[in-house]
Amino acid sequence: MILKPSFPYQLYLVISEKDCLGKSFLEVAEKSILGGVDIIQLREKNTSTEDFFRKAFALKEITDKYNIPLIINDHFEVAEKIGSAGIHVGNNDKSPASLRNELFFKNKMIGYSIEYLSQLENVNTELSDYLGISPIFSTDTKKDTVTEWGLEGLSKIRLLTDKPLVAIGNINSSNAASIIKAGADALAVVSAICGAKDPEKAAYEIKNKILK
Ligand code: TZP
Ligand code: MG
Repeated sequence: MILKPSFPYQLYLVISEKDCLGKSFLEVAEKSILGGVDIIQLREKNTSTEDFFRKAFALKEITDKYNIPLIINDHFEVAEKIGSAGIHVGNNDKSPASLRNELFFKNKMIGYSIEYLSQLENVNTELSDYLGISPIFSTDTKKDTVTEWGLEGLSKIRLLTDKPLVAIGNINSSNAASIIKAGADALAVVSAICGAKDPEKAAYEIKNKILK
């Protein structure tokens, strides 16, 4: 796909069943869309491909209903099977460069997590549609992280690339506006929405702080 610098999404939900803390993840997804989420990524760790496929298939019915892109974390074979809008990969996954060589992913959205500044100079960054700034702040949701970028790190990356920047890590309604101000195009959120008692309200409160 290789989008132009502007990114038409602002609030990006990254969802897993576990992070929904006993609530139905499909219900959380639907409610979050009603609250203002513009794009959803399914990110399930430690599960079988079959289980991931089942979840992705069910979630796609919801994202299709609202015409919201569904992005698949890591599982490129599931992404292709369900016809997702795209895929999100990190440093240790199948690379954007190799995905772009596959027919299915040629015109799909590819997101790539940035954990090291040096990644900005590699071809994978060039071939991605957006970059995940991972993590902007350290978080209990993902402990195996490398660099906590912070607002300063984000601003530095903003000066080095025109790619859309999606910040992730401990983002909530209190820090949302400052992260956009520091240069993010969009905010990706797990626990502040999935873990909330009222995911629709939680999404609305974050969106309300960042609406352009
Ligand atoms: N990548 C970097 S931080 C993170 C991921 C998947 C988790 C973010 O979760 P939360 O709960 O929004 O801090
Ligand atoms: Mg990954």
